[in-house]
Amino acid sequence: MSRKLCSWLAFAITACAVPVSTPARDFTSGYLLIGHPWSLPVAAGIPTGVAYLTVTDNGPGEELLLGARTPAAESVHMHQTVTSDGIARMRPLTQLAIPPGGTIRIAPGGIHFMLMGLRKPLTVGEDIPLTLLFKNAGEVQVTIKVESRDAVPAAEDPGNDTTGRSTRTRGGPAQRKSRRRCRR
Ligand SMILES: [Cu+2]
Repeated sequence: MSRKLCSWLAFAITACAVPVSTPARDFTSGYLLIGHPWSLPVAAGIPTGVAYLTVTDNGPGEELLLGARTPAAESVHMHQTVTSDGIARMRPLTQLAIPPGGTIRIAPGGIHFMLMGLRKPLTVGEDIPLTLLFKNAGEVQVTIKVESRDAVPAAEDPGNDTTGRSTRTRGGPAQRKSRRRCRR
């Protein structure tokens, strides 16, 4: 076989081995199911982004999510948006408990990952590696897909999020502004 054909074949095999991305991907690691990790696009010059996903614990005991990291940002913080006195604020979380058989939803308007110190803009369609750190399971690697705001399912639209319902129904302009800042 010629060297040229060999290299072409190697390329073709490599190209075929690349998984075809789908709109929503789930990742399984042992008893943990990480559902649909996704993010929103961030323009150049904006230092923070967000990431959302769900974690299901199919194991026999409680699991604790301790944090995350990504090469796309200097650090990843867990935040919870809480509304008090009509103003939505972000509260840092050091850990998140997932009960056995339960699912936690890290979603717009509620708990979210903030990507602090983004190293570059995030563009629609882009895949970003994310490492989740669990107390018992250790590190779990997933991939975040940057989705357009239009592609966000109705259930995950910040305006429809159940955890943000009180903000949605009672919120004035100040709240909405605060939430918007939180998401970016
Ligand atoms: Cu935040």
